[in-house]
Amino acid sequence: MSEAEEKNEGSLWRRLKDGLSKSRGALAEGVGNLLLGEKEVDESVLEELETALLLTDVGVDATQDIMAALSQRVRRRELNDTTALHAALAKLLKDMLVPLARPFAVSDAKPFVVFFVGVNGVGKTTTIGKLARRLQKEGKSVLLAAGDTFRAAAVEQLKVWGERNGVDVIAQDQGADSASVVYDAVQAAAARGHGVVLADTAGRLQAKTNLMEELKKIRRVVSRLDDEAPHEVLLVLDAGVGQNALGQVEEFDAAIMLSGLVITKLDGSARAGILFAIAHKLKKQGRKLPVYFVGVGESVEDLRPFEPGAFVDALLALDIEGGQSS
Ligand SMILES: Nc1nc2c(ncn2[C@@H]2O[C@H](COP(=O)(O)OP(=O)(O)O)[C@@H](O)[C@H]2O)c(=O)[nH]1
Ligand SMILES: [Mg+2]
Repeated sequence: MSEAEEKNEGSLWRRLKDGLSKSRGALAEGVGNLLLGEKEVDESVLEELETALLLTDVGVDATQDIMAALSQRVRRRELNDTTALHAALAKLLKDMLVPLARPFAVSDAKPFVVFFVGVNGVGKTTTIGKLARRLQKEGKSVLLAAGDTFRAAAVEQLKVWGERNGVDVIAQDQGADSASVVYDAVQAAAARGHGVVLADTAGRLQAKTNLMEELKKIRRVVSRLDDEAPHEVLLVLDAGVGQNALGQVEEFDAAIMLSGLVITKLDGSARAGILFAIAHKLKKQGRKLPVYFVGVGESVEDLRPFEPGAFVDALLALDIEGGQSS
């Protein structure tokens, strides 16, 4: 790694760690003793850890499993002090998230079509803007589709991201049929030689049935152009909604069959634990659904590929460790 790359890596790590500071705070506060010094592991340490996990929204089911695994090892005297417990916790948390990790890969479909779905305000449009930049950096030619035709502001917002990135945006007026906007975009991309279409969609919850029907229609219409399209259907989730995220995964998956998740606003929330709740539930259901990216801020660099190891390390990082993290 060159010095510049190393510096960049360092600052990316910093961003992730800073982004997770609220959740880290919630965890560290609850397990101050656990994180800070050698101490014998007793019931009270385990109780503090359990509370901390619940406070960061790991959820009751996943927390129970984690605590059962750790308690068993404590009883077998495998984890005698809090340093060992901390290491065991980190390993366990990483192992839980590994099945969720898969790099986001764009095939050479012409074009590769990605839908972004999710309720209003979760960060769909922002994520599209960030991902457009990332893909451009990888040499991809990107076209945006303003499929959220429900609000005029939504179309404008996507156009702003388009201008910022120097990327074309296919849009129609507010109230237009979003399936036709996305269809036009896919057709335009094929004609103009764009490799990737990122399609925004509406997220109004007031008319849930209509929303789900509209999403199905977009899928149906686009598959007429390429029966493998959309190649990805990404549900964007706001970490701040906590356990409600589980219901959103279920509803959208039932309606249009998701292919991946993006978890945003991990910076503004103390609820990064929701990732473990999601991992736990998907595993129980035998449903494989990767988390491709996490959002840790509003700027264009704040979309990070999801890496369980780095994520858990950042979540459990100790400020006193300095070195690696600063
Ligand atoms: N702090 C933070 N804010 C975010 C993140 N992602 C999106 N936002 C903000 O969330 C708000 C709603 O985002 P938007 O993309 O319009 O959501 P949409 O309705 O799903 O398209 C905007 O103010 C974004 O800047 C994130 O990862 N962190
Ligand atoms: Mg939007």
